[in-house]
Amino acid sequence: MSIKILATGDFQLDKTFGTLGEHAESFRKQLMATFNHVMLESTKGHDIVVIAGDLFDRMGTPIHIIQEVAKTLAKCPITCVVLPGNHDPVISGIPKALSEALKAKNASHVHVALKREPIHFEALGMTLYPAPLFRKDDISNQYAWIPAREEGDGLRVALMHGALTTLPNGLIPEDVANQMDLDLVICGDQHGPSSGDSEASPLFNLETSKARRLYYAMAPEAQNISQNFTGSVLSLEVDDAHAVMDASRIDVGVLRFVNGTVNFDGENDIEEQLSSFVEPYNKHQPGLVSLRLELTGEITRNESVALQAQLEDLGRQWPLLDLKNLVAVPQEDAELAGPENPLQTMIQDALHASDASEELRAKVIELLPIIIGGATNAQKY
Ligand SMILES: [Mn+2]
Repeated sequence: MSIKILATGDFQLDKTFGTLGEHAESFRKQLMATFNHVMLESTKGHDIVVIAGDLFDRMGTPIHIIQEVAKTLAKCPITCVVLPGNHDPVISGIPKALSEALKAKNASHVHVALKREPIHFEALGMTLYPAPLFRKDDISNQYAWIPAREEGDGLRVALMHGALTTLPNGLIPEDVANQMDLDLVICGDQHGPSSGDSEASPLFNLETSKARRLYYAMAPEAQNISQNFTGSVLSLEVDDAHAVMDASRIDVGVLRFVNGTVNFDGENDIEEQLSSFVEPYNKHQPGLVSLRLELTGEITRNESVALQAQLEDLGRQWPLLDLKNLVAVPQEDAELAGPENPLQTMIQDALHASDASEELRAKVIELLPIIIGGATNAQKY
């Protein structure tokens, strides 16, 4: 009989999303909605779900949020294990409060790991080794306590929260599965690949994970502008010989944080380039996509007028658009002068005839439209 494990974590429920202003509340609500979806829908077809830390966002999580979470967990159709992470460590009191709330609901299929001790699931033929974090900055060894293999352990799975030793401040050795004779290690804390491509990341690539028998669950929702990925959960199927037969990431994320650049120096049309930039997010709800877009390159004045119109459209379509416009629009003498603007022609002619310095000449040309605009207005009124 194979065992199907759903691995998730890092929900950071009730995160404030402070930088999103009036949009923050819809992001918070979506985070909770995604949690409900994962626990009640994604769990289908699995034997056990593990939450690898940071289910909650902060030490001061309000009790009503903990109660709401307990209500959902109690409805989870399969066995569930919750691991306290650095955002919701044991000392915060959150794990204890959650455990009490679950007890009150007779939800004995949900285990909150308050201690580092094995949990044996006889029906599944599996022993889980959860390593809760006790404090926010808990740097204790999360695996040395795991006992040697004994007959009857069945599948040995460790559950941890932290970075690999290959990363700065990382505490989990890449070969911890070999060191502790574990069949599988499931980790949380590392949310996802900032590039958006999990297979290109040594941390999240599924072949690499299989080789070290250590998988990062990935966050079900991206949570800030440096997380350019779609949130997912990890579905693992382990065979009788304790080998992972199948590992797949299932996209569940609705929130998107996009941080990109469009450069207009190439041949492509401005409108085309902007629409191909937002194209991947057209299926998302615009109010749940935070877009930071930097524009670069050099365009003509005519193109600049067209660009302004395009950007206004884009802003209407994407309420969370944060633009950084670095586009250069060189001003040519020929563009400034025109038969329809005799005053401008006159000033430019005088400027050419004078022995003004290059610097002064450039400054006057730059200010000319403003000078002329002022003069025109003065004539009108
Ligand atoms: Mn964490």
